[in-house]
Amino acid sequence: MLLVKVFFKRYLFLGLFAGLLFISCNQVKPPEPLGPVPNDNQLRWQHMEYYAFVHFSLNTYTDQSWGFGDEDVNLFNPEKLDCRQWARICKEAGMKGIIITAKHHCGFCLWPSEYTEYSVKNAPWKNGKGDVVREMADACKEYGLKLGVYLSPWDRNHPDYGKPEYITYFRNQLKELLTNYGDIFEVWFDGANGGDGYYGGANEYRKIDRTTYYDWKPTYKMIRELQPNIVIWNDGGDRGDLRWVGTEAGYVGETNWSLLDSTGKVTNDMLRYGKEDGNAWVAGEVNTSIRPEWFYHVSEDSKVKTLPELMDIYYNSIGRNGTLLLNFPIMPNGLIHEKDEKAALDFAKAVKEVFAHNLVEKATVSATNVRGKSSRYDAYRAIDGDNETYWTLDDGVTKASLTINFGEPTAVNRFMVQEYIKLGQRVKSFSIEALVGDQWQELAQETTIGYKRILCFPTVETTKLRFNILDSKACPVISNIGVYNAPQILTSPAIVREKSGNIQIVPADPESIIYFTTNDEDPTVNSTRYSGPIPLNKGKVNIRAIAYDPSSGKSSAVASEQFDIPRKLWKILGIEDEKAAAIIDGDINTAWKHPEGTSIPADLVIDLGRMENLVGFKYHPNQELRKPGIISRYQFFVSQNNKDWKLVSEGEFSNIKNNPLWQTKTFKLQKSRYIKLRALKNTTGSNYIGYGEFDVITK
Ligand code: FUL
Repeated sequence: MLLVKVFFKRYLFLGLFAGLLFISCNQVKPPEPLGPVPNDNQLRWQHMEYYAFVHFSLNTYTDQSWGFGDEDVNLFNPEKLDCRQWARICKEAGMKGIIITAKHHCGFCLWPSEYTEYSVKNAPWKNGKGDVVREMADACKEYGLKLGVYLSPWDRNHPDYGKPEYITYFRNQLKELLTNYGDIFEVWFDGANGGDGYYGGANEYRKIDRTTYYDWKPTYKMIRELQPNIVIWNDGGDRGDLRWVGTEAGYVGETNWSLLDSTGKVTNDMLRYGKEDGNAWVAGEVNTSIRPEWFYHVSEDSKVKTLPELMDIYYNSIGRNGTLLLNFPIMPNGLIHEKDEKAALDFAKAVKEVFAHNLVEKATVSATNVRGKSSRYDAYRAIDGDNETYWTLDDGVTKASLTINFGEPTAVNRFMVQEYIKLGQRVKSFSIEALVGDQWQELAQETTIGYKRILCFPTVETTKLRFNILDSKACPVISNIGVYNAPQILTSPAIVREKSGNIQIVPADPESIIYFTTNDEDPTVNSTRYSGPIPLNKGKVNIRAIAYDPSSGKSSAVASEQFDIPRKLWKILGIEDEKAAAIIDGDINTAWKHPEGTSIPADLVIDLGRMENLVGFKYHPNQELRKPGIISRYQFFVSQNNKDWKLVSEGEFSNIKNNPLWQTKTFKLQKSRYIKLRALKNTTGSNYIGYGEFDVITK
C-alpha cells in the first residue's frame, strides 16, 4: 500500500510537471505571418520542387523552334509514340509532374479540339483518332505524376489571331483542356506573343498589346472554377501565381524573394531577384531544356546537358528558392531520346548521392536565442526532420546564431536551409562559418533563403558549423537545416577552335588531365593525351574529350564539338575595326557590334578566301541577355565574286531573345567564296546589331 502511495505521488508530481511544461510551451505563441504568404496551391506547387516539360508538335518534324502556322498536319505521324515512356523516365528521375505543350505557337493541337481543324484529328497518326493529351494524362495517372498544360496564347495558324474573336477560341480550348483531362496542377501561358504568322493564309505581321488583348481576368476566373487547385504561370499578361525568372538558361538570382507587386510593370531584375517589399506571393520557376533547344533537333544529340551542368542547374534553381521545370524534347518517333533519359537518370542518382547522409543527424545544436525559451521553438526543431516544426526567435530579434556540433572533425561541402514559408519569407542575409582547429572561418555570406537554399563550398574538415542570421524582416523561422559531404563530380573540358584552325581543349580544373579523340569514338585514359593546341587546320573535325583526375581515378562526361572548315583564310570585308575579329575568334563570349549610328539593314560580309561548298550558316548572338544587338530576322546571301549576290535563306531566329544560342540555317548546296548575313531586325527594335560568333556549314 505504501509502495502504491509513493508511486502515485511520484507519478502525480511528474505528470503535473510535464503538464506545466506542456502548458508553458504552448503559451508561447508562434510568430504572426509576415507580409504576403503563399496560398495552399502555391505551397503544394513549391513542394513539388522538380517536374518536367515535354515539347512536341509539328516543329518536331520540321526542325524548327517555332512553327509558322502553315506546317502540314500530315507530318504528324509518330510511329512509336509512348507517353508511358515519358512518364516512366520522369518518375524514375524523381520528378513530380509533367507539363505538355498541348498547343505551341504554330497552333497545332495535340488533342482533337472541337474548335479547329489544325489538330491530331486530321493527322495520319492513329488515323486521326489519337489524342496525345489523353495519353499523357493516363500515363501520368499510372505513374503517380501530376499533369500540367502549356497552351500558347499566340497562335500563328488561327485566322482570327489579333481580333477579339480569337479570345473566345482561346478560352474554349482552355476549357476543353481543363475539363476533359482530370486534375491539372499548372497551366502555362507563354510570353511570346504576336508577330509574323500564317494566320489562316493572311501571311502577315500581327501586333497585339499583351497587357490588354487577352483580357485575362475572366479567363483566370474560369480557370480557377474549373481547376481550384491549379497554379497559373503567365509571362504575357496579368500576374499569375508564379513567375518566370527572366532566362531559359537554368538559374534564378542568388537573391530570390518570392514576392512581386500584384500590379505594375515587372522588370527583368524583378523576374530574376523577386521584390523584397512586393505585395504578392509570386515565387520563381526555373525553366530550361535538357538540350540547348526546346524542340528536338537531331543536330543536338551530342548537346545533351552534362551531369555537372545539370547539377549547377539544380543548385541554381531548387537551391535558390526556385522550382525546376526541365524539358525533354520528344523525337519525331514519339519517344524521349536514350541520351536524354540517361542524363536525367544520372542526374537523379547524383542528387540522391549528395543528400544521402545528412550530417546533422549525428550532431547536436544550440542557438543564441529561442522564442520564449520554449522547447517548441528550440534549435533542435530545425534538424528534427519534420518540416512542420521550426526554430524561431523572440519577436523583434532579427539576428541569431545556431551552432551545429559534430563532436569530431567532419568533412562538409554543402549546406541546406529552409524557412517555414507559411509564415512568410523573412531572412535578408546570413552567413555560415566552420570551426577549423580553433579558428572560425567564414565559408559563405549570402542574402535570401526562402523555401530552400543550398550553398556549395569547397570541402572543409570541421568540428562545428555556425549558421548566423545577420538580418531578417522579422524574427526568422527556420524549419530545416542539412549539412552534407557531396562526392566530387568532374566537369567536362571546353573545346574551342581558334581562327588559325588550331583546337584548344580547356579543363575546368587545371589539375585534371585531358584525353581526346578525333575519330568519333568516346575517349578513355588510353586515348591521346592533350598537351597543347592541336594543329588541325585542314578540314572538318569532330573532337571528343574527357577530363581525368588521377588522384580519384574519376573521369568527366564526354565533351564533344564538331567544327567545320577552319577560318584561317577568312577576311571580314568593309569593317575597319580590328575588334570585329571577335566574330570569328572561336569564342562566343567575345562579341562585336556595329558602331552606334549604323542603321538596319546591317551587313556582315566575309571573304572565305576560296570557293567552298556551302550548305548553311550559324550565328551565335552576343551573350548579354536582353542587351540590344541580337538579330531576330535575317537574310543570307552568297556570291562568287563579291558583286552578284544570291539570296539563299531568309527568316527568323525564333526564340533567340530568351534562348540566345547558336542559330543554324541550312540551304541547298552553293559553291561560293563570299557570304553576306543581312540583319533586318533585332530583338529590341533598335538599330544595334551584334555578333558573338559566326560560322558556315559546308558539305
Ligand atoms: C518560350 C517559347 O517561345 C519556346 O518555344 C518554349 O516553348 C519555351 C518554354 O518558352 O518562350
